[in-house]
Amino acid sequence: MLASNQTVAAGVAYAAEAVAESQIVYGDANGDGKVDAKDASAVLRYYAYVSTGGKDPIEKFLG
Ligand SMILES: [Ca+2]
Repeated sequence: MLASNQTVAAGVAYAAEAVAESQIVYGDANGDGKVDAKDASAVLRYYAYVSTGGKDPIEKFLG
C-alpha cells in the first residue's frame, strides 16, 4: 500500500525536525555554535527586554 503525499510530507517534516533537534547546542543563545560570554549577554539583554514588557520570543528578539 502506498502512503499518501500528505503522509510522506508529515514523515519528512518529522525527520527534519529530529535532525534539527539533534543539532541544538544548549546555551548557544545566538546560534553561532559556541557557548561564550556573547550568549550570556544576549540572554541578559532579552531578560531586560522581557522584564520591561517586551513580548517577542527570544528567537525574534535576537534575530
Ligand atoms: Ca553562541
